[in-house]
Amino acid sequence: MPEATHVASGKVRELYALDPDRLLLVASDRISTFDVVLPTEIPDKGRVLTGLSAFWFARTKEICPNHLLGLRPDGRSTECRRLEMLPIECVVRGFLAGSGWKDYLQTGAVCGHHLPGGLAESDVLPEPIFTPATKATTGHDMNIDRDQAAELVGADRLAEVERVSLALYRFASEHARAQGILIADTKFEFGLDDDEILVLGDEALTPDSSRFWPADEYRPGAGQPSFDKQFVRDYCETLGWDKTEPGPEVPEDVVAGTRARYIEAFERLTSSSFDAYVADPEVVLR
Ligand code: Q0Z
Repeated sequence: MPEATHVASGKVRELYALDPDRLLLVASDRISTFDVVLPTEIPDKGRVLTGLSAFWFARTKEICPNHLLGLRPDGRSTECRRLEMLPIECVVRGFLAGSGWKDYLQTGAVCGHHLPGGLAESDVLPEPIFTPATKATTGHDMNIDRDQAAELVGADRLAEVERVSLALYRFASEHARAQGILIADTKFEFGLDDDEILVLGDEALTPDSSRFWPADEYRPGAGQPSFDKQFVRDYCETLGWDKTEPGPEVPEDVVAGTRARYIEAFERLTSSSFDAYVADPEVVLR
C-alpha cells in the first residue's frame, strides 16, 4: 500500500491522503508574489510556515479545536484529521487593506459592514470585522455578504464561524502586536468532524494566509510593506516585469533577506529559536 496518495495541489502546498481519516499537508519552499509562483525557492519557508501554524494551533485549542495530529520530523509536513470543509473562506480584517480597501473605496462598506467615512488605506478599523469570501478554484476569492454566506453554510453555522474567527483573530493579533507584528487581516478555513463539531483546519495565522506588517513601519494612508515578501516585491518592481507567468528568478541576496524575515517572524511570534524547531519540531511548539 502506498504511504500517501496525492489529493490536491495549492500554489505552494501539496495535500496527500494517509488513510480515510488522515491527511498530510506539505508546505514547500515556493513563494508567490503578485499571484505568480516564482522559480526561485526560499530555503526553510515551508518549515517556518508549518511551525507557525502548529504554534497557533497549540495556543488556540481552547478557542476552537483544530485538525493538527502531529508534525513530521522534516518540519514541513503536518498530519491532520480529514474534515468536511466548509465552502467559505473566513476572513477577519483589523485594518483596511487589499480587497477590503477596494470595496470600501467603491461602496463605503466591506461584506455588508458599513464603515465610518474618511478612512484611509491601511487604517485600523474601529473593531475587527468578519468578511467571508467564496473559495475560487481559479483566480481570486470573491467577498460575499452575510446572506450569501448563510446560504452556503446555514445561519447558525455562520454565526458560530464568525464568533470563533473573531476570537482567534483577537487572540493572535494581540499576541503578535506585543512582538512588533501587525496582523492586518487573516483567512481561516474550518471544517466539521464526524460529530459535526467545528474544527479549524488548513494553515492558520501564517504570513501566507495573512497580511503581516512590521509595526515600527506602520504609516496609514498608503499600502504597507509586507513583513516577509517586501524584498521580493521590491526586487520584482525594479525589473519592469508585467506580473504574468513566468515569474522572474530572484538573486541570492534577495533570497537570503527574505529567508531571514520569515525566520524573524517565527522567532518573534513563537519566542523560540528556529534552529531548535528544526532539531525537534514537536518539542519546540508544546
Ligand atoms: C485543505 C489545500 C493544500 C491544496 C482540502 N483537514 C482537512 N480536511 C479536509 N480537507 C482539507 C483539510 Cl486541511 C483541505 N485544502 C486546501 C491545501 C493543497 C489545497 F496543501 N483542501
